[in-house]
Amino acid sequence: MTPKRGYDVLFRRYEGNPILTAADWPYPVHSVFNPGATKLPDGTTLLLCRVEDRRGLSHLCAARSANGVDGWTIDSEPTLRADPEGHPEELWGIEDPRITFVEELGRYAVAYTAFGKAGPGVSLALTEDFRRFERCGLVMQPDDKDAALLPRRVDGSFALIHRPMTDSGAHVWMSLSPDLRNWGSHKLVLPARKGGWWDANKVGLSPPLIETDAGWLMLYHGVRSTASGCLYRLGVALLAHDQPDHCLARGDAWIFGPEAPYEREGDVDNVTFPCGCTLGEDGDTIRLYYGAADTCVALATGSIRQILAWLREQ
Ligand code: BMA
Repeated sequence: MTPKRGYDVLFRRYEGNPILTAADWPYPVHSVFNPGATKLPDGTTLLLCRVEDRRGLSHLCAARSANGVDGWTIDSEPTLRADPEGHPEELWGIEDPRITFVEELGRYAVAYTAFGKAGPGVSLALTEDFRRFERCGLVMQPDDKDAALLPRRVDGSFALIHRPMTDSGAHVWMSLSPDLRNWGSHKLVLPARKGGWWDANKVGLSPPLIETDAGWLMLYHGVRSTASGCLYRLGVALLAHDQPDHCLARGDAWIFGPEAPYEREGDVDNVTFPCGCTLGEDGDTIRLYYGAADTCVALATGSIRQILAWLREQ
């Protein structure tokens, strides 16, 4: 870990960032950001990108690459479009997907923000191939977002991490379901801090939880409201393996935040917003895919071992 300004560097930016921009798209789009990520069985990296058009509405579009860095093949039309007729909760688009391969179903679950008249809520869709999708509909009513399913059941139930907004703030919760449709047993997992903290105003899950020997590693975004807008940075917590609503450790400092020009300036300045990551062959390297300034897609690389060691030193 090379210290920068006295702080450990836990995620390193890819020098060719940004890796995807609107200019790469095969059809006209305004911006491309906040992608979900997964590795397909043949090793291909798939990014399910949030794509915003010039109406201001978002859909999801898949980009595939053999090495996860360059040589992206992008679907020639939207991969998953909003369906305002069948699903009025998607009237103003669908955003910020998180992908989990659910072992029991043999399918990928995509949790995304459905934006409709009542506000943003959480919807789920299942897919085998990122070509055909089966919608489960809205699973968490507005306001709620930043959701991802765990890859297998917890205590016999499917588990969803998500971020409802209430009068008391924007905190990370976990809910359980027997069938992916009916949800209950809601538990608070990680509250936003208060006052001057970097994660005082909102927190939310970033990529889906990462399984490690020490527990579930949670990379989460923290929001600080300032006089010139919000700052979106990344922090880390560790959740108990058999009881993911129980937080074992939480880092005090943020570990990644807007520094590069493409993160500092864009449609929404000062935003680093990861929704997906993949793991390297070594089982340790995290490839973190993130939206930069709500404008483009960038990549940074970290190590599970180093992040856990850093958390232990806290
Ligand atoms: C959040 C989400 C993200 C977005 C971020 C910064 O609330 O809507 O999609 O990247 O704000 O604008």
